[in-house]
Amino acid sequence: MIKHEQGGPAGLFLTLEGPDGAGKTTQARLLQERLQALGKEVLLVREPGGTAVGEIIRGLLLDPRYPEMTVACEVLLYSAARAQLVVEQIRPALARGAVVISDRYWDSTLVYQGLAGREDLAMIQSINFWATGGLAPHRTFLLDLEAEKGLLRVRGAKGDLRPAGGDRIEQRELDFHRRVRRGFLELASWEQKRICVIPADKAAPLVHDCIWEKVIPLLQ
Ligand code: T5A
Repeated sequence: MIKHEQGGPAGLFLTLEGPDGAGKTTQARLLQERLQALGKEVLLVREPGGTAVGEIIRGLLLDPRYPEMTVACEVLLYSAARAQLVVEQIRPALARGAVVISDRYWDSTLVYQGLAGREDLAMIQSINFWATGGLAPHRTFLLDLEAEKGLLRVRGAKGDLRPAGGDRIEQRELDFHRRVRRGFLELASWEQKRICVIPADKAAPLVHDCIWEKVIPLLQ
């Protein structure tokens, strides 16, 4: 088992994870506002992205013109963006004593490319350890939501309310997202101390209250 360094020297490193549409971005912003209201310095970053290099990698990863991209290629690109983010943004902020909130981190690669994408999990762990210098979050909030509901939220936000499922492609997509949800829950069962499962099927302020309750003791 790889030994991770937790959170860096001084600050607090929090990550939000979960299936597409679980509400990570919404919760990251609410948490940022709440912490800032207490006078904390907060760095909010998203993955993939968060740096000039990382945003270019993000564009490549999410570009529908490259359906031939292999899962191994995805692992390397997500990890490359993460390596840049850790050195350029996360470590300096932690060294200043800031709270860092990352909208996704290495658990997403373990789940999307590993447990759901069926790439070699041990290899993904090693690559991520190397890419980040072993920097683990102090706490991870896993927003748990049924795949169908998450996809419907995202499609609703884009003005397309067709339910997930139906034709072959949509069905395959749904199967993948169901594996993602199960994968995150499996990961949480392996790392119960770090990963808190937060039920995300309720109004955003209520989800925030659940997260906040678990953040307070970390601020002492
Ligand atoms: N990926 C990423 C990998 O495969 N491997 C990796 O290593 C990494 C890092 C990123 C994609 O890359 C994959 C995962 C992703 O597929 P993205 O566009 O950044 O792409 O996608 P997500 O991170 O999944 O972001 P989403 O925007 O899809 O979902 P969020 O952030 O979970 O949800 P949010 O907050 O944007 O909300 C979505 C909609 O739901 C509403 C919001 O208002 C919004 O309209 N909403 C709620 N509605 C009802 N109740 C609530 N509680 C709600 N909370 C939010």
